[in-house]
Amino acid sequence: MTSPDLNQAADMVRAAGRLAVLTGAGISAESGLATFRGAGGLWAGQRIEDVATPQAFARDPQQVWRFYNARRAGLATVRPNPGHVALVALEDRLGPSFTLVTQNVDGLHQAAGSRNVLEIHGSIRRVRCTACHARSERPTETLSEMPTCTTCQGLLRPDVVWFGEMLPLDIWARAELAVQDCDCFLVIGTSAFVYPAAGLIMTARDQGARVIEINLDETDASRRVALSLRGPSGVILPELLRLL
Ligand code: BV8
Ligand code: ZN
Repeated sequence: MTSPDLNQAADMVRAAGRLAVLTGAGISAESGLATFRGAGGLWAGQRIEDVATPQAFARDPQQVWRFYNARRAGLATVRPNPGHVALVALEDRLGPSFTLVTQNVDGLHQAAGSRNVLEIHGSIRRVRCTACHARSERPTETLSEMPTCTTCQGLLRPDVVWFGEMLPLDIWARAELAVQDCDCFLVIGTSAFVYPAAGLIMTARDQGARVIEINLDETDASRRVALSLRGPSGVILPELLRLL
């Protein structure tokens, strides 16, 4: 089933010399992972903004680790969906002129085979020591509620960017550059609510890129994009790829 919008989107992507993509929790929804605001922004009965902050971790690290251990446990059983796989095919086709920026911390893009993924909000598959700052990949093991560093016994934290924290500057700089340079910007499965990630949409539009939104619903960004494709990214992305 192809709509005139899908054909128009395919024309924009085909004509793009450089393509950038921003994904949010929506692209992982068809893999079975809950989104942040789909459930009214509640995670196990608490607002993400209340548990995903350094203050919450200082106040009650055990509660924050319970929240993250539950999400890590969810990762053990989920697989990438056709939306993630379609982005791998786009990267294969476009090579260095393709940049994938993700707000997601679930690692599903890499699990699908994406090679160059800019994780601007970090990853819940990685932990970081609050004392010696050593990072380690701990993808699917079950951590205790107060996991400690094997080197210095410091308290570990999830290696994600919490609200009120700076994004990893090198990764953010590469994301901004790619969006400033792109001819076409695909914005997939994000409510465009969290900054500075959502600001990339205006950056792309202001430099003259064609911005295409793929989302189930209308979002804060919808009125600012060139084209909105309404529907699940796991269906739309493979269809878009077939038209290229
Ligand atoms: C920063 C990691 C500079 C953790 C996340 C006051 C003080 C300080 C800062 C602020 C402030 N007020 C505002 C801010 C900025 C703040 C912010 O934006 N707050 C929000 C609440 C307004 N941002 C920050 O703090 C950032 N840092 O600004 O640093 C600074 C530093 C110090 C002091 C001042 C400034 C850091 C933000 C990063 C937060 N970390 N994640 C974790 O995941 O545990 S954000 C979190 O939300 C996730 O990364 C998530 O990806 C992200 C955004 O959500 P979405 O991905 O968009 O998901 P959502 O559920 O919202 O939407 C899903 C969409 O998919 C929906 O539209 C739905 O319709 C659609 N969908 C569903 N199914 C499908 C689908 N679409 C297609 N197909 C489907 N099948
Ligand atoms: Zn340590």
